[in-house]
Amino acid sequence: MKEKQIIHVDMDAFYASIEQKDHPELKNKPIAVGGDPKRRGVVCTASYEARRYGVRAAMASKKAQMLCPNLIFMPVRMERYMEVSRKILEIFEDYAECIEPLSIDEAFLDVTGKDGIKIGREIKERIKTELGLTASVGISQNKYLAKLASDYQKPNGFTIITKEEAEGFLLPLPVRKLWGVGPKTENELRKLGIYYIRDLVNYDQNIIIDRFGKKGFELLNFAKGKDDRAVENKHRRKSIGEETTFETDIDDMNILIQYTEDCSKILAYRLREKGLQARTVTVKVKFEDFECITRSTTMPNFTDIYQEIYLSASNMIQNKINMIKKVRLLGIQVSNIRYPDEPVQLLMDVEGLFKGEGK
Ligand code: TTP
Ligand code: CA
Repeated sequence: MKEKQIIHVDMDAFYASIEQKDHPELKNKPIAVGGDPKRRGVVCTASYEARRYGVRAAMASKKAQMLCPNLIFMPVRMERYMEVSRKILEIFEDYAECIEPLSIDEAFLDVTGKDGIKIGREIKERIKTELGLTASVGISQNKYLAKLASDYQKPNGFTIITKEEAEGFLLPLPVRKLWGVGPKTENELRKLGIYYIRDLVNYDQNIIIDRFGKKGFELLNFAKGKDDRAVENKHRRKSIGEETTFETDIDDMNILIQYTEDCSKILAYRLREKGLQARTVTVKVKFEDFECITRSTTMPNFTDIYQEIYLSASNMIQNKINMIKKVRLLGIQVSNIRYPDEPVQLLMDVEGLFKGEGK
């Protein structure tokens, strides 16, 4: 079987970093996002500057303020964080077809068959330049190791765990780093004298399976760096697009129309490949002087047929955009996408996001 390439991206101090980005005066300051200490609020997350004082997520704001008297509290702006989350997913879309968001600020990407390291670096760089935020990126051959890797050098980390390195990486780690081990399981393992992954690997496996059942089996696999869970493609993209910056600016309508036709074919193929259909076609034109124009048409029906996409797009180029200047970039995008199982939009279940044990 071909070796998988999995990337795990986890944003650093997500809500707090967004607040620092949006309010530059908060940069490098200890801040907490959450409820006011006067109103018995709770900390959702804290900037790394605040963590140095021991401020943590889920801590009473009052306690946080005691630990760090200069702590600045910012209210939660969920809408804003969701907006950033969507933008991050749009970056991921440029690199992976198979994306599994785990929460508002982390996701797995299956990039098997591609250059995972290059992709990981590009994603990290784009999150920095386009959104002004830092992410920690982990790359390995399965989900568990990729997540472990992203956590390893947090914040702003970039860690690759190769097949050869996996064992050396795992053995010295405390058992709480195993997927699914929260305080309760950690305690039970301790009773058996198991503190580190090394202890678990060396323990009598039958006893572990007797005691923990199916979970014990899973723990032993994780402890050996084995994890065959697939990245579940849960992300529903809202658009698919193709665009090109031409080598030389173009003023020949035939070339633009030809490019439009080629793009329409590619987009129809990409829709059909995933069993999707779209209703809206958008054309983006950037002229030689960098002026940028977009036009959209919503068709009467959902389609995955290239001629229909092409007809809409070429109609907009010929009749709805004044082509008096040379064209530097042309892009065609389809949106308003219908999924085969008639999607309910993937709403972020904010409460459900943090229930995973052993993070
Ligand atoms: P995390 O990824 O757990 O934490 P983080 O991004 O703030 O910090 P880091 O990953 O660098 O350790 O959670 C993502 C966001 O989810 C976090 O910014 C705020 C929110 N959150 C809560 O609202 N309550 C919580 O108890 C936790 C853990 C997170
Ligand atoms: Ca995070």
